[in-house]
Amino acid sequence: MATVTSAAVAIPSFTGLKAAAASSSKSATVRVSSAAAAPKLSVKASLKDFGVAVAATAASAILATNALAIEITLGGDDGSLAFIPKDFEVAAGEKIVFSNNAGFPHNVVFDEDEIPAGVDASKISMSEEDLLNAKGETYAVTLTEKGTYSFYCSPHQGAGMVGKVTVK
Ligand SMILES: [Cu+2]
Repeated sequence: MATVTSAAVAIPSFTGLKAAAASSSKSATVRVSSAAAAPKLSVKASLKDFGVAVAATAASAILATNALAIEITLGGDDGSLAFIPKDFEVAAGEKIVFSNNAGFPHNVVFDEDEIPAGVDASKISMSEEDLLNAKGETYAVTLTEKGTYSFYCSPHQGAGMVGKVTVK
């Protein structure tokens, strides 16, 4: 795993890979356990190897296709105070990584009045006082409830730094 992290793979994608390995393992586990009484220890070991292989070979592929994570840029290179893109869709359970770029400090706060009923805004938001102060800092959140969520950056809400995500 150490070789993967040192190979210019950003932290969000690395955690995405872990999820990839985990979900692959899950389906593999089902197959193995339904096939026969394979010793549990050897199954675990082979799955671990499989995960490493996935991580080593598929890093760029996963990043390129955004199969398991979507990255939203905070602040445009042109100085715009915006989420880029500001309106997007994800699958339920897909990781959303907000990546600090320019014009910071920024944060990500979900509007409690504009999220699906039953979702606790405080559990998916950064706190109003919590700020991303350096380029490359990230905030990641995973939304599992389908629906439309509005969010904003509290320092720049007045300047129009707002966004919307639809979870399908
Ligand atoms: Cu901002």
